[in-house]
Amino acid sequence: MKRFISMRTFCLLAVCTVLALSASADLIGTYKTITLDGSLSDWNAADTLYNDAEIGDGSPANSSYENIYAANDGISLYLGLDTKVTGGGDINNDWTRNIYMDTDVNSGTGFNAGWMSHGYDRLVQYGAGGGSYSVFEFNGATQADWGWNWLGLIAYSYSDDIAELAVPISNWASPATLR
Ligand SMILES: [Ca+2]
Ligand SMILES: [Ca+2]
Ligand SMILES: [Ca+2]
Repeated sequence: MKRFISMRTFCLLAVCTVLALSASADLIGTYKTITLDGSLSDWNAADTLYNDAEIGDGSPANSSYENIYAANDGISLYLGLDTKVTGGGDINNDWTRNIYMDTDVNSGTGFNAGWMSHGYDRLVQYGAGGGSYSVFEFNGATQADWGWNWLGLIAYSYSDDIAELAVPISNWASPATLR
């Protein structure tokens, strides 16, 4: 079931992206192609988007993050998720990792649960017992509505505490909203 979506989440990551974007420019972090192999060996410290001190912990411990890395090439936005203890990278875990992105850098558009400081136009979901590995576009009637339209699948790989995701930039936004 590729289109599973749920408000239930143990892990919330709010990723604000600055889209000074042409087709080959940096979205965030480093411009490079990441190999989806469940290994962080192709990431380095300069690719860190959030570190442990910046991310609140959830329960169980392996729902929490140690580091989150981001990079992109002309095709994909890559996310490297380094979770705590063991097993947290496995897509078959029954919680859902929700990664919100403010793709137009406009807090007045996109989802805002009330406490968020941005308006999130895209949602990447990974997990849900293996049921979700997709990107969604916000379509709520108001910013507080949990309303999302499925756009497509993401690619992923994982091993133990590591997950690597590749989100197609073609799912990012219409070209008119890129700037
Ligand atoms: Ca890798
Ligand atoms: Ca780890
Ligand atoms: Ca927005």
